[in-house]
Amino acid sequence: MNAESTGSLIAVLRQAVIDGQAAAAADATGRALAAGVPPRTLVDEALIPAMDEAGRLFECGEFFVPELLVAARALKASQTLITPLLTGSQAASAGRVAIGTVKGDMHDIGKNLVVALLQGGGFEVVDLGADVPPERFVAAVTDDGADIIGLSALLTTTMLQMKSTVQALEQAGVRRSVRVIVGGAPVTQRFADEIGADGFADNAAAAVVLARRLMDRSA
Ligand code: B1M
Repeated sequence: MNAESTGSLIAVLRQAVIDGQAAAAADATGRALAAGVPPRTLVDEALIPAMDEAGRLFECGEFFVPELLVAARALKASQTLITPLLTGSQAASAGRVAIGTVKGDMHDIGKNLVVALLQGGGFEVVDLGADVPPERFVAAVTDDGADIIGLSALLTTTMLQMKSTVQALEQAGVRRSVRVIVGGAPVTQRFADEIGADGFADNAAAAVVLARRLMDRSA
């Protein structure tokens, strides 16, 4: 496959997601993978830019929530094919991470990418889904034995739930036995420091590096 056709498959996938065409997105993904395009390239050059563009169109009033929903559905049709290829299998677990999008927040696309790369990096992942209340994160430590709690938030309103979750861990007396990492578009290192999290990552690959560093430190 030459560079031009690789580029055009990536462009077709990106546009199919923006247009909310799930079948076309799955088809372009399958063809690109069959042509040898690395799955991470499809994520970095098609899926993430497509959602950024959908967000831009939403901001300038050209897209409304239904358009965002169909774009997200098309992205998931592609992600379903890509995720198993990002997920490796390693004999020894690098640690157990319980991760979810915080209470009140339904955005799970970025969180799902973090899950896939953590699994690919050898972590056992308990995926708590979206709209996860603080008490469920506490239970992930007391009942599921999580070494790390991962919190994702995409809304400036729901990122405050990260603080509530850290406080819930403190109140349950388990804060010292677990590391808390946070991420999502509105989250910053400064915010992570303010709420007493152990680390912040601004993308899925950085989350894996951070989780490894925190596991090394606690060993
Ligand atoms: Co919504 N939404 N949305 N949305 N949405 C945003 C976030 C927004 C910025 C759009 C905009 O105005 N430009 C805006 C938030 C504004 C703000 O708070 N300041 C917004 C809004 C307002 C809303 C609603 C309130 C709209 C409404 O109803 N009026 C509503 C809220 C619903 C709710 O959650 N309660 C809403 C709804 C939705 C949909 C359901 C339609 C859909 C989500 C579908 C789904 O996820 N299943 C949706 C979408 C798709 C978006 C945008 C367009 C795309 C988000 C995305 O998936 N990005 C978004 C605009 C944008 O971000 N450009 C927008 C791609 C993804 C790969 O990136 O999630 O950032 P991201 O994840 C990255 C990093 O952040 C990081 O790694 C990931 C991969 O590199 N990361 C972590 C994420 N979590 C991490 C955790 C970590 C570490 C790293 O450690 C634990």
